[in-house]
Amino acid sequence: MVPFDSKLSMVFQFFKTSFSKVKSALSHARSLFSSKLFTFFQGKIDERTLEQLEQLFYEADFGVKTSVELTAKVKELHQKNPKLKSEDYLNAIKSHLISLLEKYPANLANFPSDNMPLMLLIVGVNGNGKTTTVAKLSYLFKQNDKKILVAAADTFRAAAIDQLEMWANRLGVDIVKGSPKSDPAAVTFDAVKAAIARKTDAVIIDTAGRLHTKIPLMQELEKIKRSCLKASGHPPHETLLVLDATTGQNAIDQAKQFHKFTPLTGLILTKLDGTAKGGIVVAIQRELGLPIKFIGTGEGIDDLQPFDTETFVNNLFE
Ligand SMILES: Nc1nc2c(ncn2[C@@H]2O[C@H](COP(=O)(O)OP(=O)(O)O)[C@@H](O)[C@H]2O)c(=O)[nH]1
Ligand SMILES: [Mg+2]
Repeated sequence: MVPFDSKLSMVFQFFKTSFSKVKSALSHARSLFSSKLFTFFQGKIDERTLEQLEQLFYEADFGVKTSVELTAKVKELHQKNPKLKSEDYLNAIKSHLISLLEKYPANLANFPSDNMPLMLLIVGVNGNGKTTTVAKLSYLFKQNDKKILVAAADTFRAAAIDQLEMWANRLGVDIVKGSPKSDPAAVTFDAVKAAIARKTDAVIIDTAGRLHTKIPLMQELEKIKRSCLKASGHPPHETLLVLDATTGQNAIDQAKQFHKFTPLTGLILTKLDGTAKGGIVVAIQRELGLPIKFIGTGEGIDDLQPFDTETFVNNLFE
């Protein structure tokens, strides 16, 4: 087990990953998967049981490609040395997963050096956790002495504006909002202008939930991006898609559609503390070729963790 240390805070500029938060969030995934895997390696390894092993990975949402690879790895190790212990196999699986995930660096874009805030655009379908994540991100930035402003560009429902405003007041961060049904691109423009004038370090833009299948709504996102460009001379530094980890393959389909319409820079995977199966973290990054930058570990304001590969993999198996 690799404890988190200063190396991780470097990887993530200033945000630190909490080992215990990730550990407790993954307790459900771990109890489903890790114990079965452990039992498997206590038994006999042959062609028939290897098929069961592949199925086990598949059921844990790792996806076909990774399930096949991990099984092949176990088979190869067994053929070389039939006397290996379960620990040896588990270590080999962990190393393989770590080497796969290390290809997707999780750090956020750097703070721009000129008079410009870091602009984070938060997108996704309804109920995935966008507004909560904007609040959690604001909290993280604040904890690290960064001045931030949030934009309530989900003008679709009055309740959505109220929800963000409640968080902003509670956290003591600036908010720019429009009236319900006003143009979200206009709210974004005003928010970015305000962030520049107030010299905030970052502006986080909350958007309405949109189905990846509705083209006009996807085009609206492009308009919001152009507002950032018009107001600051730069497009958003990050376009982050919020996905609900408990939806499995559906999350992957959503991400593909969003990415096709509006290029993403990364993903935020919420509700890992729910009934999510841990393998989805691996499948999503591989299928999309995009990094998961944060994971949601609960409903509390401090339940957003920068994604760290080793912390994740170690906690999936302990
Ligand atoms: N358990 C858990 N619930 C979460 C997490 N993130 C968000 N939620 C919950 O998901 C629900 C929808 O969140 P909301 O931010 O309103 O979603 P939005 O429609 O995408 O803005 C709320 O009840 C949140 O508390 C998480 O990481 N874990
Ligand atoms: Mg919302």
